[in-house]
This record gives sequence, structure tokens and C-alpha cells, in this order.
Amino acid sequence: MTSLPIDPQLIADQNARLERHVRNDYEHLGEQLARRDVDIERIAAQVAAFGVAIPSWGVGTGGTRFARFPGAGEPRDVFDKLQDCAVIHQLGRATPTVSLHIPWDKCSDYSELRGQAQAYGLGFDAMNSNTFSDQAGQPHSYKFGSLTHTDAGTRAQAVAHNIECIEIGKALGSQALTVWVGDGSNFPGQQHFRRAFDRYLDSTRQIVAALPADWRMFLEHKICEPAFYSTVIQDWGSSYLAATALGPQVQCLVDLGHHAPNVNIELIVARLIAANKLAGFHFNDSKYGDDDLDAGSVSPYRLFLVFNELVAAAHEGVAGFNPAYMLDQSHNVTDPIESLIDSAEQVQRTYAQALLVDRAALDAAQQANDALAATKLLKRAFQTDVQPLLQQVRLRAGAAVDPIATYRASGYRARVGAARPARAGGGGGIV
Ligand code: PSV
Ligand code: MN
Ligand code: MN
Repeated sequence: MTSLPIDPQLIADQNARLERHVRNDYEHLGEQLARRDVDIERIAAQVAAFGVAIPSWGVGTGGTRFARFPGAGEPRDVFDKLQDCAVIHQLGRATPTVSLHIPWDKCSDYSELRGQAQAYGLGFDAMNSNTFSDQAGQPHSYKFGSLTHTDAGTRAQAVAHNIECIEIGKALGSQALTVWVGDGSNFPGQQHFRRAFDRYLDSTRQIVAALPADWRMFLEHKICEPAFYSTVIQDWGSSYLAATALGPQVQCLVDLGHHAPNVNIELIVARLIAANKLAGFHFNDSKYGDDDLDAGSVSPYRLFLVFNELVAAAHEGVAGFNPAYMLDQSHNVTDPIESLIDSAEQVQRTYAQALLVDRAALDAAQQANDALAATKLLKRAFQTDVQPLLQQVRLRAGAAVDPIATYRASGYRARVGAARPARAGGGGGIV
């Protein structure tokens, strides 16, 4: 059996120093919440059951089109990535699944990979296809598109790649395929918009035909990049039109970084929930565009407003509501493991805060058109410091009260640095 990458005794020793404080702070928070008629144990149970997937490419240092500055101990292959994901989950207990990107994560033995994941207590989330860059030896180039290419042979190659991703996912126990294409154009006039969309539908229909009955397909939209004049699936409107045409297994995935500045993302989320077309999320934050900054690092309130819609939908029992949660960030100036631990905690924290919204009072304020009361109800939940609750949940699960401090104390990065030589370049996390 594979042992876990961080010594459990180290976690226990680190926790022992903090345990008394956690107990006291949790009790105090419990009292505060009780005054609001909130049972802290109910919130703790919901937070403990919540998980967000780690993107395999997130554990490598990202980069931009200008440069990539790899750190020590970068993962060399999918097995190293899995080990880093195991560190994140062991310390934070908020990230039970890993999302793979093909061909970046291709390997020769998927049953070995699945066994390794099981030994770490990890499962596999959605598979991600890649038809936005060319792979060595492939007959057709994606320079001018993939699923929407004007050339039938190129489209067929992109369809076959997606079907291969499904096959690999089946071997790993995944149940979803996420499709993001950068297809579009860089010049007015370059592309016939309606024909390109029709070609997209034609190609994706062939992929849907290969989906197992218990799988879903997630269409991920993005406003631009690499196509900077027009993108085929550029917003939730195009995504929704495609998902509707493709049938009930196909839904729309919201990457928080993929919208025009100032777009009201929580409103989009509400629309997709109402249409039973919300696939799930790629969490990150942004200041300007698809910056892939750490979740909640710039606009934590925006993240909260998204979670407010999710918690409201669950509270109201919206039929078929079952979003998938994943981080999708690019770590350029931090240790990716630290960023991912911190971001998963941020997502968990935001979920906990959204659970604190007094739904009955909010309904009443909305009904009475009491705008100030309504907005203050949201603020009160958002401004609650739920840190003791997150720490208690981790303590009970055998994770680290202070995961980043414990990670640093473990010396993990230096240890793997010795075995994994630094290398420049490399795929993953750069788009
Ligand atoms: C595209 O920008 C994207 O958000 C998609 O999810 C890709 O799969 C991922 O980034 C690749 O880094
Ligand atoms: Mn994404
Ligand atoms: Mn992106």
C-alpha cells in the first residue's frame, strides 16, 4: 500500500499545539451563530461533505506566453502530479478528486494510475480534452481551429481525441468530459460565424454519441484567447444554445475568469440553474481577464455572491441541481501546492459563509422590496469569520489545522526537489 506523502505524526504534532485554541474559537463561534438560530454542527457537516477538484495542471508552475519560471520539485509526470494532489488533500481534506488533461496526463497504465489514486484516497473528476495545441506527430494542425475547423479531417481528428478522453476517463472512473476550444478568428471576415457554430454542433454531436449514459459533458465558454476577434463558444449564450441542441447530458461550465470585465457572473449562474444547464465551475479570480489568479484573492465578495446562488438553489431543492466544482488557476509566483491548499480553503470558506445567509429573512426582504435589509443580510453572512469552523472540520478529519504551516514544516518541496530536477517549458497551466 502507498503511504501518504506527509507523515501523519507531523500533522498530529502540529495540530496538538493549536487544538485548544480551535476548540475555544469554535465554541465561541457556535454561540454567536446560535444567537442567529444557526446550528454550527449543521454547517460543519455540510462543509465537511464539500469537495473541490484539483486540476492536474495546477500543481505545476503555470506561466504566460512570455515566460515560465519553474520551481524546485516540479512534477515530471501524472504520477508526480497525483502525489502533489495527495499532499493537498491530506493537509486540507477539501480536494478529494483530480481532473486530468489529455494528452498532458497520458500514461501507459491507467489501472495503475487509478490504483495509485485510490491508495491516496483520491478519485478522478472530469476529463479535459486539448484541441487547442498541436501534439507531436498529429496529422492535422489546430492552427485554424479544431471541432469547428473548415477541414473535415481536422474536425474528425478533434472528435476522435475527445472520444479517446472518454475512454481514458472510463478506465479511471471519471464521469464527465469538459470541452473547451479556443476556436474562433483573429480578423473580421476571417470566419463565417454561423457555419463555424454549425460545425461545432456537428462535431460535438459525435462526441455526445460516445458518452456513456451516466456521463455528462461540460461545455466551457471563454470570451477570447487565443482567438482575439471572435470565439465560437464565447459566452454562456452560445454555450447554452449548444448544450440545448446537444441534449440533457450536456451542460454549461462557468470558469470565473472567462467573462468580460464587470459581467454579473452570479446572474449567469442563476439563469443556468433555472434552465437545468449549470454543469459546474472552474474557480479562480481575475482582475483583467483570464488571469487565473487564486480563488477569492481579488474579489472574495464576488465568489460569495456566486455561492449565494448555489446555496439558494440547494436550499430551494431545484431539481437536477448538481454542479461540479474545480479550481483552475495558474501559479506563477507561489508554490502551486500552497496556492491550491489556500484556494480550496477559500472556496470552502465562501461556501460556509453562503450557508449562513438567513434565507427566510432574505425572502421576506425581497418580497417587501427592502433593498437595504436584503443586502445587509448577505453582508452579515459574508463578514462572518468562519475560520474556527474550517479548522475544526480539518481537525476532526485528521487534516492540518494550519495546512500551509504544516506543509512548510514537512519539507516536502525540498524532498521532492531532490528527486525531480527543475525543467523549463512543459505543458499545462499556461492558457
Ligand atoms: C482555458 O483558458 C482553460 O480555462 C480551460 O479550462 C483549459 O482546459 C485550461 O484553461 C487549461 O489551462
Ligand atoms: Mn477553465
Ligand atoms: Mn481559462
